[in-house]
Amino acid sequence: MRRDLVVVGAPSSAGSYAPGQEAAPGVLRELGLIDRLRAAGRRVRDAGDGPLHVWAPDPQHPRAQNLDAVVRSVRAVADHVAGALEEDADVLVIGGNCTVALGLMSALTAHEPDAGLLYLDRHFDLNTPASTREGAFDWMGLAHGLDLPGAAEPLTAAFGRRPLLTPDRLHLLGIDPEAATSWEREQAERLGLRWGSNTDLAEAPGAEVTRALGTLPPGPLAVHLDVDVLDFTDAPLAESTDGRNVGPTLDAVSEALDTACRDPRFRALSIGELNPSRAAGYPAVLDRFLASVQHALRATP
Ligand SMILES: [Mn+2]
Repeated sequence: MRRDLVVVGAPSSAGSYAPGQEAAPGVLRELGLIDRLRAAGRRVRDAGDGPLHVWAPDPQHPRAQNLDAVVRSVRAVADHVAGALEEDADVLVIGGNCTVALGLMSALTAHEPDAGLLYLDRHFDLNTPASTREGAFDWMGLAHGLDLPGAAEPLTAAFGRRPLLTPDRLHLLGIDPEAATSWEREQAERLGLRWGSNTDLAEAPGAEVTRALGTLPPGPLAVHLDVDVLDFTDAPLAESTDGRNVGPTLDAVSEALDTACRDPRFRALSIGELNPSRAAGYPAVLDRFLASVQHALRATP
C-alpha cells in the first residue's frame, strides 16, 4: 500500500506564451481525476488550487513577463506541497507552467535536502530573461533552480535554498537538442547535466528511466512531466505544437511514468504545460492521459 496522495492545482499561465494552461487543473478534475486516483486504490485529499492567473502581455517587463505572478504561483505550490509532506503524503501537482517543479522541489528539499528530480521535457528549461527574447518563464525554470547567470532574482530567491537544485540531483529525459537555444546547450555542457534525448525516450522509455534513476541520489524522488515531450500528432496536449512526428507517444510516456513512479524513492509528480484546448478535436486523449497518471500512481500491494 502506498502513502496517501495530496493533489495540488496551479492554475496559472503567467509564464506561458498565451492563455490555456491555467485551465488544466479544473479540466482534469472535471474529467474525474480525483475519483480515478481513488479507484486506483489511493486515499486522496484534494488540496485545491493556488492563485488563478490567465496570461496577458506584460509590456513593462518584455523579457520577464508576469514575473510577480510566476513567483506567487510557485510559492503557493511550495506551501501546498509542504503541507502534504508534513502529512507524510505523496503529492501530485497539476500546472500550470513547468515552474511548478520549482515549488515542488522547494518544499521537498526543505523536507529532505538530498531529494532528486527526474525531469521529462522536450526542453532543457535553462533559459533566462537574458538568453531569450521571448520573455516566457515556462522554459526558464531549471535555470532559476540552478541559479544561472542572468536569472531573475525574485524567482531565484523564492525557494528558501539557493541554488535550489544541483546538477548531481537532476536528470533530464526527452530532450530535443534542436529545440534548445545555444545558451542552453552551453550551460548543459558546462554544468555536466545528465540528459537523454526524445528519440531515446521514444524507443526505450523504461530503460531510459531506469538508467536515469540509477544516477539520482538515495533521497526522495520528484518526477516532472512537461507534456510537450509527447509527439503532438499522437497526443495533442501541450502548449507547444512543435513536437510533431518526433518524440515518445503517450503509450511510451505512460511506461516511463510508471517506471518512475514505482521507484521506492518516489514522493511527488508534477505535470506542466497541459493546454486542454489542444485536445478539443480529440478529447479522448485527455482520458488516455488521465488513465496513464492513474496507472502510474496506483496503489501497489
Ligand atoms: Mn518544455
